[in-house]
Amino acid sequence: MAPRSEWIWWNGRLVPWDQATVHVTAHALHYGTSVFEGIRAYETPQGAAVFRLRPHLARLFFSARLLRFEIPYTEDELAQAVVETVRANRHSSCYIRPLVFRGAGPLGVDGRSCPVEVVIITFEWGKYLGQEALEKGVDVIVSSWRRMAPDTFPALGKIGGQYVNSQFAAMEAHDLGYAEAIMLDAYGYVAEGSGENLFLVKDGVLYTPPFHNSILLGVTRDAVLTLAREQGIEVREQPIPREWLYAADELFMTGTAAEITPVRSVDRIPIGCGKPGPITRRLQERFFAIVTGQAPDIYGWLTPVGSA
Ligand code: PPE
Repeated sequence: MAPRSEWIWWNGRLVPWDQATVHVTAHALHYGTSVFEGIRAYETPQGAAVFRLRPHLARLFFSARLLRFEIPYTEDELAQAVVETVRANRHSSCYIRPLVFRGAGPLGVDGRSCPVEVVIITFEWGKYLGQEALEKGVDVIVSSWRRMAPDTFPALGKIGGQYVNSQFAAMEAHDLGYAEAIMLDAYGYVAEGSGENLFLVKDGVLYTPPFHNSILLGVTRDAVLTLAREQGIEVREQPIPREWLYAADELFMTGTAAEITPVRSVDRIPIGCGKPGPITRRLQERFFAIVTGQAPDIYGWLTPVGSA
């Protein structure tokens, strides 16, 4: 379903959803010149609360820096703008999509003379891979498409154009009847999903690829690492060869949209007993307890939105 809400924040003011349009000469449309974030606000007993707003905005500014965008706002101002937009749209929970892009101006690859536009879009977005996916897990394949080599695109930046690579992997997986794809990096090591980070559990140890395997440094990934350490689970951030996926007792994907989604098979090979395992469940439960305000926010992850 197409997203929808009432207001979109655009360069400092709220404009009605239908009026938030761009010209076809916008640089971003031609060359993928945009950076973005995906953030969730959860419903808590105290109203909507934004999950890890600051780390998301920090990553947005880092992505912008890579593309040499000057964002004419401070992080504080954008944090305020996110809260204001969620409040104006009266969401009890939502997905938040800040987007910074080069707008209309001269065409040509180096877009630095085109204006930088900043928008914040919010809308209701349910479970990315479905509620059933969170409970039962999903079936995935290893994609025939690789993530970018480190000297081609900056994987650590959340840059619009780079998602064409993710689209190839996602379309291939969907056409073959799978929920998601796992992508390898240019050297053949496990990287991540088309829009999620990846974790696996083997003999009680939690593994995830480190930042030099062409991954996006997920905010959810970081939260899961924190919760795993809290639970006394041994964590290893190390390169993962493909076959370790098939050895895994548990496998799951993390992302703002996907949250913590168990994987029940890879390339048709069942993971563990084909059901979400105990460590995945424990981390999922703890994660959802904190984000929905059922457990104390001991890490300061939530920004309350307050009422209009
Ligand atoms: N890797 C990629 C490639 C990625 O796009 C995401 C987020 C992650 C990892 C996880 O990052 P984080 O959200 O900070 O935990 N993908 C976003 C876009 C999904 C979409 O389909 O659009 C998201 O989850 O919001």
